[in-house]
This record gives sequence, C-alpha cells and structure tokens, in this order.
Amino acid sequence: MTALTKLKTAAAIVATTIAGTAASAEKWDMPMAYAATNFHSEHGVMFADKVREYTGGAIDITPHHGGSLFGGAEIKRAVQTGQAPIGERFMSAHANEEPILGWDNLPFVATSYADNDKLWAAAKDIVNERLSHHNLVTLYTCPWPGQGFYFNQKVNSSADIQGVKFRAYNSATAQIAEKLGMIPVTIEAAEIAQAFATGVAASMISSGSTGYDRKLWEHVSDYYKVNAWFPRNYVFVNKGIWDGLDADTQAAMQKAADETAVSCAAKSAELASWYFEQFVENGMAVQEAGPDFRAELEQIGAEMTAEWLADVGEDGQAILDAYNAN
Ligand code: PCA
Repeated sequence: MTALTKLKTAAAIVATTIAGTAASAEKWDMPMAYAATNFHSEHGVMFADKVREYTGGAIDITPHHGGSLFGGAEIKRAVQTGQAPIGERFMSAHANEEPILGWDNLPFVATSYADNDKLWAAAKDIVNERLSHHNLVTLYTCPWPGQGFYFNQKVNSSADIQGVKFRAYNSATAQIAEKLGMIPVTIEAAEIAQAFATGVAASMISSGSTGYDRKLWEHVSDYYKVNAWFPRNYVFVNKGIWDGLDADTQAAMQKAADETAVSCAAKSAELASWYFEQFVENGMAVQEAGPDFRAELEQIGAEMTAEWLADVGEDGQAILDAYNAN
C-alpha cells in the first residue's frame, strides 16, 4: 500500500464510521407545547416509538412536552432554524404570520370530526406548499375536540360578559373575544392555571381537553359547548434535515406518522365527552350555548370567514370550494 492509498483507506473507514454512527443513533429532540398526559403528547411518544422501530433505531426522537424545551410560541422558529429538527404546535397559532394556517378555525365551517377531515383534505396541499416556504414539512396533524367557552358565570348573550378577561390562543380567538366585548390576552396552554389563579384571565375558548389538563373547575363554573371548529396540532420537521434523509428513512417516518395520526384522531373523538364527564364530577355545569349566544357567534363566524378570505385570497377560496364540493 502506498502512503496515499493508506490515507484514502483510513479516510474511507472514518467516513463509514461517522455515517454508521449517525445512521444508528441520530438523536432528535422534539419540543411539544401541551401537557405530558394530554393525548397529543402521548401520541408524540407513540410516534417516537414507531419511528425508532421502523427506522431500525436510526432516528431516536425524544419528545419534550409542556413547552419545556422551547415555549409553545418558540417551537416553530426553533424547527425552522434547525435548533430542533422536529416539533409540534397548534397550527392556527401560526396564522398571524401565515394566514392560510387559520383554515381550521373558521367558526361553523367544519363542526364535526368528519367535516374537519374533509376540510383538511381540501386544505392540505395548499397548506403544505406554503409551509415549505417556512422550511417546514408536515408529518402528521391531529384534531382537538370541538371548541367551547369557559366562564365563571351563566351566559345568555354577550351582554353578560362585557369586559371579561379572556385567554386567547391565537389571533382568531382574540378577534372573537373583542367582537363579543371581552378583553383578550394571549396565554400559552402551559400558563393557563396560573393566569386563572391570578385573575389575568377569567374565561377562554378551548376543548374540554385543555380545561381538563389545567383543572379549570378550580376557577370557573360553566362550560358552553359550541363545537364551532376542531383545530389541529401538527408535527413538522425542518425541511433541510428532512430532504437530507434517504428515501427509506423518510418512508419509515411517514408510515409512523400516518399510523400515529389515525390513532390520535380516534383518541380525540373518544375523549371528547369524557372530559365533560370529568367537569361535571368536579362540580361544573356543562351545557349547549343558548340560542341568543349562538346566534351572535354564528354572525361573528360569518364575518371572520369573510375577513379570512379577503386576507388569504384565492387559495382560501380554493380550499372552501374543494370542501363544499365534497
Ligand atoms: N386546546 C389548546 C388549543 C385548542 C385546544 O382545544 C389550547 O387551549 O391551547
């Protein structure tokens, strides 16, 4: 062996070893925004387990729940910039920077899991194309149960709630609060209990899931079901990192993601009314929103859908047209 050949051989061995190490244990931290025991977070763990299995251990994902690695509002930027390779967040929380991502919080457009599925099928390609400009690839999405109101009083119409402090989770919910005469303040799910305990917020719109996670019965008396929309969380990867994976690894991860999505949506539907039973057991009243309140909400919903369409233009119309055609 000449010195040069020896050098080349050594270099090849080093290269193989590095590749081998990377392939056998690429460690990915996955920041997630919601409580450890929440079904979204539990499905993050299921996803990580499936990815480990289907990639033969090549990708080893560690989920970090409750905004513990990055706060909910920081997760998207962390993944876009590669500080974390993968993460999970509430999709319409990003509608302030990319309004099309508000597709799933248009009030009264899709008011059941089945309709929300149809709406996602109509929105998916447009949303994913747009996310690629944010350097993100969506692996799976999962719906929250329907959204309704938490109040510490009986509410028949907006006349009863003027000036009430309202915890918002995105721009659409802040808008609804303002239209109803309340005062919105944006608060992460992880901070809800503290906000209600200190009087920063006294009401909110959310699913039974988040009220259950945060024991809202300690602060409020009433839940009003509306099911105005079923918003989704999404799990996304940094596009540069995703594009750098070989096709087999991508396929294995997508299989894990597809299976997790099916299980997560089923769990969401299964738990929806269970959360309400827990509220009643803990002394809350759970009821349908009354006709006057509902009529106001429907009016606000129509305005918000028109405003969203004006904001996002033809892509939004294409989503609604495809949704209404099916
Ligand atoms: N829970 C999340 C978003 C939607 C939901 O049901 C939250 O309240 O932050």
